[in-house]
Amino acid sequence: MQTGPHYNYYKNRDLSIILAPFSGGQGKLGVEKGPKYMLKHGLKSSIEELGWSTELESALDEAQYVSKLKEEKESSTGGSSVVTGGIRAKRADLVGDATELVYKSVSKVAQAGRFPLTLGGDHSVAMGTVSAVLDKYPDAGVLWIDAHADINTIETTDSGNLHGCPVSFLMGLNKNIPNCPESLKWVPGNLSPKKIAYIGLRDVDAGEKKILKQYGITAFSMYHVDKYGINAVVEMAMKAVHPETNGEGPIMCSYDVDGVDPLYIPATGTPVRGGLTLREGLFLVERLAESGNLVALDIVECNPDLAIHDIHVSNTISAGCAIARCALGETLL
Ligand SMILES: [Mn+2]
Repeated sequence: MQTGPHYNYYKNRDLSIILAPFSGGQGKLGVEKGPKYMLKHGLKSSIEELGWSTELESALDEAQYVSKLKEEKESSTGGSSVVTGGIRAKRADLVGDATELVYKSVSKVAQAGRFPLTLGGDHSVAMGTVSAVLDKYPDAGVLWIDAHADINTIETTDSGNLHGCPVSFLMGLNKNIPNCPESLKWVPGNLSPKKIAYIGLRDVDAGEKKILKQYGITAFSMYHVDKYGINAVVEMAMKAVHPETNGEGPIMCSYDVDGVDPLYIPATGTPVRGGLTLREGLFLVERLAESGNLVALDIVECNPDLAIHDIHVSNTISAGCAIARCALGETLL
């Protein structure tokens, strides 16, 4: 039987919303507007209503970033080349700079004992968030909620979009690849393959499948969600990252909203049908909140510009905000 939430890792209920309006990890403009839209939807006050004292922390300035992106696009020698010395890493300089800024912001927040809630931006920002959380909680496990594994290396990626590569950087898999961009060398790369578990996968590249197998990484695809049910999957994921303590220990959740089916969250850059239902997507974080083990959360890849009509925007943004509230203790009863 459940004993109810004990919130051992966030009992102080001090939180910072870290704004990471960044789109350089992929090619579609608009995802940098995610944080602004979620704030406009009332995210801060709804978190405060749950009993959290909440501050805003700006990891990078949206306007400054967008103008940098334009400059970089216009410059023929910019860092946007697809292939450099046999590797693919688009906008590596931008991604390196932005993710390091995110790292610094999340570090400041986490080291001060506050709960970091980071709003993306594309999923490349997780290079910063996860690295910072591991500094504070070296034994933290990461639950990566996503349709994609985001574990391509700069050798295996077809697109060169770095939002498909953050996990390979977090694990240090690019370190020995010649011509790895200098700008990304700040990533410590100390995430153990034993300390991550995926939930929601359904679009995994052949090269990624190999990496998952090679390192024995725990991954629950939609097949497993259908087979076992979402509660069993969350519990198995928690136990996988904390095997010695039967699932007890600090857990960070990096939540790509494309883990949820595009029927519910349509305005995202790489939607894949056959995903989590909205309830499964919310239950997942309700369950983490109930465990009391959650120490940090990212919500990434909300792109209001990709909505075909206004209902897509409100569905996407309200679901993104609901994920945050459920992770922070909102319950149905
Ligand atoms: Mn992702």
